[in-house]
Amino acid sequence: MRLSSFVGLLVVAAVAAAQNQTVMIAVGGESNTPGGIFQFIPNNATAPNGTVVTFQFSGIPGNHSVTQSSFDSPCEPLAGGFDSGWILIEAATTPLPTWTITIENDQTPIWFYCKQLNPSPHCIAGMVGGINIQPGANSITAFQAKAASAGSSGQGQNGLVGVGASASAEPLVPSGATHFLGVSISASATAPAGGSSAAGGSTTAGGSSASSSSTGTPSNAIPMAVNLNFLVVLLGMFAGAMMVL
Ligand SMILES: [Cu+2]
Repeated sequence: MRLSSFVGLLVVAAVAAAQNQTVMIAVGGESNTPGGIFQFIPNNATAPNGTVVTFQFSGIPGNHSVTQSSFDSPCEPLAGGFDSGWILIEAATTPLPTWTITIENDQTPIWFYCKQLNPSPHCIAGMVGGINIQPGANSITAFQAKAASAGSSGQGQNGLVGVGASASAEPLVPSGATHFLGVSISASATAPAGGSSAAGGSTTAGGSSASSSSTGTPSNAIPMAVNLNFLVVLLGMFAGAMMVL
């Protein structure tokens, strides 16, 4: 084989490998995890176009989200951004819940945060991350510093389609965990650590209503209360729109 052909094959193989690359990011640590509970691990990754990024919800107990934001507003949902919704894990479960997005634009950084507010906003506590951060430009350290000084943390809506990356499906949530969509939250979302308020309204078929763990005081495991009335109104509006169309 001529050298040029061989090099050509290598290039093709490298491109194919890049397109099939996968990246795993853990969502949430545990109390004994270096860096604590409120983090994505790693908090920055390089992922060329076509890369499947798998977020594995690993903080147990925990209640976290992966919500797209922007560098300028780290703790606010980005318009048109992706959002996993909350995933509550109260006890060890196998497999762990996962959510995958596919990178569509690797030329612009993709910033994201966890929108959980309990016991305090995880975003402000440092639970933020970035994909395809550009060398010499805005860094993950600067992003985290911006998040730390954010006065509040927004909730956003679930969205599979994001800016620069999208999911094709809702998170895979085993029976031991609960998925809450970002319809509405109650004031209990800001309940202090160890509070015992529980949320109803599981959005996963067969899911049980969630309550805080009976053992210990999970510092971040209090779920959001889903406002079912609001959901019904939304569904009604959707049905009305479909009839008009
Ligand atoms: Cu979180």
